[in-house]
Amino acid sequence: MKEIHSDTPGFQKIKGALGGNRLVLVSNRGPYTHEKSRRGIICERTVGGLVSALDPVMQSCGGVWVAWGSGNADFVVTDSQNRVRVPCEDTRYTLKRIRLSEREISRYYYGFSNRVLWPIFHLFPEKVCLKTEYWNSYQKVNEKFAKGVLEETKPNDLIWVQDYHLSLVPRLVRDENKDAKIAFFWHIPWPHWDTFSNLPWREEILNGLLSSDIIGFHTESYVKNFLECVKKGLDIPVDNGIINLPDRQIRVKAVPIGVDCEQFTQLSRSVILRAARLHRRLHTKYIILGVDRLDYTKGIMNKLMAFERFLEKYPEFHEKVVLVQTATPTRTKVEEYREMKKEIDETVGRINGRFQRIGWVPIRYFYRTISQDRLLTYYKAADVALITPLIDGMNLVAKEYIATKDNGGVLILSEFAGAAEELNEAILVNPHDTDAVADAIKNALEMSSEEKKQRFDVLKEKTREHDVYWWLERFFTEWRKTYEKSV
Ligand code: ADQ
Repeated sequence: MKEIHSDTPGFQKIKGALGGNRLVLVSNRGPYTHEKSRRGIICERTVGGLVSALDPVMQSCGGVWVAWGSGNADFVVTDSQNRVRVPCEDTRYTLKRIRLSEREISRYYYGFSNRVLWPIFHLFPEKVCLKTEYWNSYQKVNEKFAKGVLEETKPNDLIWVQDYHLSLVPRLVRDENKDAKIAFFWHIPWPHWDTFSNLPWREEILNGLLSSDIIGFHTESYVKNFLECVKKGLDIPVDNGIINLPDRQIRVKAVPIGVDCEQFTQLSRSVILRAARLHRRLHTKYIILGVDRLDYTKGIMNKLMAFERFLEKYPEFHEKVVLVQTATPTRTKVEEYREMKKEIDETVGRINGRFQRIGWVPIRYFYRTISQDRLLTYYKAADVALITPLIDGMNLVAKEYIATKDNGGVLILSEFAGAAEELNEAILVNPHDTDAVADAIKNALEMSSEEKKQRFDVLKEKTREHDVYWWLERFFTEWRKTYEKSV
């Protein structure tokens, strides 16, 4: 894991933007879990874009992170206030854990968060399962989180709530502390009013969020959709990205998240040899890479069908190309996710059975979370990254791929990923158009070195410029403006 140097210019800028205030970060999943093992209790950092982005900031700036304690030894290591200092080997900030019952996990997390909000906000109405008991539990768990936040907050602390699991927290905190400084970042898409309005609890969700001082989204179109929902759903005036309430204003801003580009570039140097060996090990000239959580929004099935079409249409690439697809297990207790896994397993088996030859397997599929080293090796080795979500708030994998490569590499990116608004030098595709994606793969493999370099250089520059430090600094600066104006 990266060593944190809190005096680097990136962190100094962030500290400046925080203005010396302490951060109270609130998210559903925590940055570390404690699990029982035969060797005793082990502390592990959790995988995911949010944790990679925010753990270094907390390590550098200190503060409190409030999150669900989901590890089986999480409450063995905490004090009477459910707090533990982290990271375990070199403690730098406090993690406050919220204890949830099995029923709450089932109804608030698997139920309301993942079977109501996630499908509605990702435009999958057929997957929505509306149940009042899910909503009731969502409210209760948001209350638990708000209580945890209030216990930890001191005057002048900045409370930063993350994502759709906790949309009611700003209001619940504000009700108890009207002077609280609260920000919210929404990591998934925000749909049009026509979709959002189907949600029976739409007013409660909007009102929950509107107790924040600033609300951030990844793209301008999500901002536009959100503001329209506020206007239509609550009949509140909106002016140039500002929501005007009788007693205060709320700023709504597009601030796209980035990755630690410099760190990816540096770390990737240690995997150069391994990346070269991977081509030999897979007996292939070209590697195409997919890295996704196993979620229906990520379009893994569509990707497999497009790769199959590519193999059908362009037999000259047989024995020259391998698709390496990793899928992180996620939400495995939800029936739909289990069915999707089965369908993907069968499709990979069918395509491989149809095309493979001695010494060449066209799809290498790994259903597991992989180590950072392995991930870097794949990024480094891949000639093409094939990232084709059906819809995605941002998609950090696209940025991580570009950040890791330093010698070109082609990005095929779904036009429905938030990242496509920025990274438009990628080959943009409609993931539902199987033939177009198949052709994009061919074009990527045959692209001239000049065109590759031209596109790559711009993508790299954008990824470097709008990195995770830029995201944080920009967001904190906008947040502070809120208070400067109201003084
Ligand atoms: P996610 O839906 O989780 O995040 P994404 O942005 O792609 O999606 O981030 C996934 C993270 O997990 C990446 O950092 C990636 O490296 C890692 N990862 C994926 N597969 C892995 C594997 N097999 N092994 C190890 N690591 C793996 C949500 C939204 C996104 C938004 C982010 C951040 O859905 O749209 O970009 O939040 O705001």
